[in-house]
Amino acid sequence: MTKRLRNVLKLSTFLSLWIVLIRGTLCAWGTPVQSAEGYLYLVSEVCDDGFQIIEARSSGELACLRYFQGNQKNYTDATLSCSSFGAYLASVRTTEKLQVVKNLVTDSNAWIGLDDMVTEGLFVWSIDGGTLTDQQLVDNFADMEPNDENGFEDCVEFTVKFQSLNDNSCYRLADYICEKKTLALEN
Ligand SMILES: [Ca+2]
Ligand SMILES: [Ca+2]
Repeated sequence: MTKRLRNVLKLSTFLSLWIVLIRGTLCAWGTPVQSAEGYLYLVSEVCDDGFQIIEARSSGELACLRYFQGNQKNYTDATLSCSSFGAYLASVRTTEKLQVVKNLVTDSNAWIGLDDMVTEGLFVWSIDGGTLTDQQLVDNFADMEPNDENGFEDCVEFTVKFQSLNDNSCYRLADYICEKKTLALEN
């Protein structure tokens, strides 16, 4: 075999491997893909326990979400339910994530993980303890919310009626959305 032919073969093997990898990544999580070197396996279960993967393209955020519908709970019990899956009530910091929630929640309001139970007016994200920024508030809350109506609203829900976030009484019963990190990919 000539040196030139060997180089061409090396290059074509290298390129075909990348094409297979890229195609597999885009289209076929979990499907074994045949390559010149054998089979490559891409693991599909990046979210377990019935959670679904979502990706916010502008921020690159990847998360596993699960919408719990029909077994309504107060905020604390919803938090405990998420915790039993190693998850937290979901964060909704971007308009893209809010759009994901809009698509998931169509019938009844749902708790997300944001509250000002500890210090009135200081809203804290359950998933990492970060605080609500002014921009996040403007982007994702309904007009005039959060309003702490009657001094009794410390927990945040997605409202179907307003298609945005609102603070409400933590004791109300609602559906809820849990979130956890994606699992590490293996091959
Ligand atoms: Ca409040
Ligand atoms: Ca309110």
